[in-house]
Amino acid sequence: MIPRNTLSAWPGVLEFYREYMSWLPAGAQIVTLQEGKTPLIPAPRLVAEAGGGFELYLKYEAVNPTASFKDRGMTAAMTQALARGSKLVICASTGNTSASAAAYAGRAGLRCAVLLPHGKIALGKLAQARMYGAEIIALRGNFDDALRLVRELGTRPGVEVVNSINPVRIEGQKTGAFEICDVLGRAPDFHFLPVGNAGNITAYWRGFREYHQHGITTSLPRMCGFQAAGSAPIVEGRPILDPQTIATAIRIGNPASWSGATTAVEESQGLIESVTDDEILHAYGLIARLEGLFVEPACAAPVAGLLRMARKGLIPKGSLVTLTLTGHGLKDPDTAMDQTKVDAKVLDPHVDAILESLGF
Ligand code: AN7
Repeated sequence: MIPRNTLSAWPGVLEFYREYMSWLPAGAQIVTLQEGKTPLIPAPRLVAEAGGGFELYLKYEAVNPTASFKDRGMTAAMTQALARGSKLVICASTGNTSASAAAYAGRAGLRCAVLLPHGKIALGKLAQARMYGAEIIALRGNFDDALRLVRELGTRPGVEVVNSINPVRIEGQKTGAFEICDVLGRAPDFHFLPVGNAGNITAYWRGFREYHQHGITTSLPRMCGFQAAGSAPIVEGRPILDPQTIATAIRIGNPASWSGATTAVEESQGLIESVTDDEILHAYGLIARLEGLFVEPACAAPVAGLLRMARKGLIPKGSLVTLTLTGHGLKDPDTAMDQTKVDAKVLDPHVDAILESLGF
């Protein structure tokens, strides 16, 4: 039996991995919602779907406090903003960063403004930003326009940018890689994740490398990042002016951490490829039906990529593969409803009617 006292209090990722947070001022008041310690869930049915022969674990970041991986970086950014005495925190966002910033700013008692591409934010994320009390600015433009403006606004005194161009965001997010290694007792052979602004692939690679440098792990994974075909600047080697994809989270044409992503891929002998919206939507359904995990469309990009690579024989037999599912499916109920247009059966309340309808 597992002793019940393993249900001890979790302090959040900064406190738990404090020795890897050299930037964190001693005595700083940490702004946390106890993010992190997310489940690493085996996915045998997805492996079977991919043809078998390897092990797959899904890092389910949807169960973070605001239901995405952004909380790992936001605890760091908001802790720093508070320590510096910032007056206003701002971010550009495709949705999840704004939800996370709004929540952590509220907790820190800081004013928060979010710049969002008008009409392109999934419903749940917008509901979060509103509920947590952010000041919302909807721009006639895309994420890349918003980030350009945020860079400019960030030069004003008292303004703290909490996008991943803020280096401590990456420091917080690297804890995802630490947790994977801590749970598995080793580094995976491959790590898969979606790529938008490319902060997370940069962060995971840093995390895997730091554990390796400290001798906690003895190997490094190959980093495999996936962009959506209509928003694949890194794959195409040029910024995309009008990025398009159903996966609005990664609808980004000029990623801030472009060089971090290419370094991760080069150093790890990994890859960044693109998958079509059709492949994304197919994988989106599979993750939910085969593994019981409801994620937002962006998370399906690396799953689609893994299925394709496995079927091409590019995942060697016996490999240990991990994949980050970055955000919750409930954030984007519109896409879920559009993808499952099955009318409910409306019946009279009788057992016979139900059995007949089920053909059981
Ligand atoms: C679910 O919220 O850029 O490559 O502004 O929400 O580190 O940018 C979100 C990105 C993947 C891509 N999965 O991560 C934002 C934002 C989900 C996301 C990404 C995002 P990065």
